[in-house]
Amino acid sequence: MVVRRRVVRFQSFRISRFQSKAVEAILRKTLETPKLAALNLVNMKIEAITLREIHMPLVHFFETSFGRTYSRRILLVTVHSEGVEGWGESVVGENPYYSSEWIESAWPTLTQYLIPALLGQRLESARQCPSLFAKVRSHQMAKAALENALWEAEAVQKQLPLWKLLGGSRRQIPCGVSIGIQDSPEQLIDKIQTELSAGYRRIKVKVKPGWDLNVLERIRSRWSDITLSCDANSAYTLDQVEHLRKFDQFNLLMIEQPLWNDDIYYHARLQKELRTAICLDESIVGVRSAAFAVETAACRIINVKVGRVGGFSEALKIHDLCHAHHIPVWCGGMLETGIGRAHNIALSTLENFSLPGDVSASKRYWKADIIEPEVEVSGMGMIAINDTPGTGYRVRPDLVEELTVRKETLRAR
Ligand code: OSB
Ligand code: MG
Repeated sequence: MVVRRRVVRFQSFRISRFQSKAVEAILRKTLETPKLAALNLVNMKIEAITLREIHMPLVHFFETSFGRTYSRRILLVTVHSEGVEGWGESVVGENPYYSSEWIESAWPTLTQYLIPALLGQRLESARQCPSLFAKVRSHQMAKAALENALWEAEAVQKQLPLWKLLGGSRRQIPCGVSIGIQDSPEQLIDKIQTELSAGYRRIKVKVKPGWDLNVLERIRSRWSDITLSCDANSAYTLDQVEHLRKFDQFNLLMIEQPLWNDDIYYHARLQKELRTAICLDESIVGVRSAAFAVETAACRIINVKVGRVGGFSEALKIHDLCHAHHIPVWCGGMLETGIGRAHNIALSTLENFSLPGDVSASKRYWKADIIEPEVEVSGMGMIAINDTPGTGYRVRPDLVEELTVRKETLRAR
């Protein structure tokens, strides 16, 4: 009985049982604890961890279907291990709107659970973090800040560029921009012109009911052949399928997260009705949700945000799963400072990050970024990758100190 139901469900998604077995095999493999490479092992004693909140105003407000942000409250983590420092940034927002996590949930989760799980431990690899954090359910953005800081520390200890430690190969990465909802369509057209002139290779615009077909129409009548996509941040429901079908006329690279933030099933239903590729963002919280989405054909593209999925280890699993199934991925952004941005750049060097990411220059967000050099994008819309150990960018401690409004250091006893 159970078996028959499974077969019927797979048929309704036009996925053979054979394909589904392949997905299961990959999932099983990626869920196994990775064997540590015998070479170049380090032994990092976690001596202390510092948390801070810094405040940084954005150069221009950023508006999505769930609201407008003028200034960011950013949570930074520093791991101290035997003379080496690793920095991490949590992508939690100021409000629990993009995700249920926000800065005021991440802070106590870190100080009361995640940091105590690490202090005093001797780690051979940052890849051990997920198992040390496993008892804490969800809280991916809090976990990622800490795990990623450890990857950075590990790269510095091994004197390796972080992108190599992650297994990347690209020597430059293609960049796109995400442009928020503006006060007027004219203002949006001006912004797109600025970004195209700067060289960006893909324009993504935020959409919501009332700011969608009208703006896409204006953009396409001005630029018929630019690579264009849109992101709804869950602004629609399945009742609006006739409306969403009209997006097909604009030859979009993708429509990102049209439906509910926690949904995969109804996206699969919607994808069958649209010619435009659906890309999932909010719904993909780990490798299992990615496998579910691939298996049910709920999307043809996946946006990987290392913070949303709990850290580099999980992001790498999603990359590998998608690669094996010919689903291209790209690196999303969360209005990060240079610390999170540098980590996004390193991740984007992996082979299946084949579409331009929302990884753009520091100056699009900040008057002064907290790293040096700042992230720069060439006139061809590319970021060059260098061979410096660690991220290739230095944190500016004086500027970080100046911007800090709250700070707490926990030490191993
Ligand atoms: O959905 O990708 C999103 C920013 C905040 C929350 C959600 C999203 C975004 C962006 C910004 O699109 C991307 C960037 O950092 O430029
Ligand atoms: Mg998105």
